[in-house]
Amino acid sequence: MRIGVYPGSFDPVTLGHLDVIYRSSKLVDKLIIGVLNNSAKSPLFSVEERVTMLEEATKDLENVVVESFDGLLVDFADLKNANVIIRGLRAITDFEYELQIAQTNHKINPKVDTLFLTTSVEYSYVSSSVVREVGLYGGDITHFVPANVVDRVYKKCKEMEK
Ligand code: COD
Repeated sequence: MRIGVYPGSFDPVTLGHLDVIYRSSKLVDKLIIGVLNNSAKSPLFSVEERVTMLEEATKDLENVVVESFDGLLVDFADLKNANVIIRGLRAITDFEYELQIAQTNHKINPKVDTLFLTTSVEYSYVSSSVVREVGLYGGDITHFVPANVVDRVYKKCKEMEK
């Protein structure tokens, strides 16, 4: 059985993430979306909120599950018996960062390899940070995130202003 892990911050999940999820779910028998619970960073959404938004957005994909993880990604992949880590590539800047992480992960755990999917052209500019920035100023984010996420971003950004 081929098990893939697609890890990320997903703060929040975007249409770019979803595109990678849809495409990679066809390449493996089971896809586990791993949401990093990083207490050192201060994300806009709690890990529980990020998991819920992803579960809602992927509810039609039968072989996809969403889980949070702490610590090293390779340890999470090992725990889940994953053969492959899935990552998305948007631009050359992504590549430099991703290459270093993939090689580090492979050195720590040679059983797990990293598979890169290049972004679909229509989502190449989409990122969670852009969503947070546009949302903070009340701009239109409907082209960047799934429908279940839109109002949550506005609500959270309003709460931040208080
Ligand atoms: N199109 C295609 N792919 C996209 C798009 C888009 N529009 N937007 C984002 N992606 C891809 C990203 O390139 C990435 O592959 C993935 O989606 C998730 O993106 P983010 O931004 O939500 O998540 P990241 O990159 O912040 O996640 C980083 C990890 C959580 C994977 C990393 O920090 C990690 O593994 N942490 C655990 C500690 C560890 O093991 N570190 C590695 C050793 S150095």
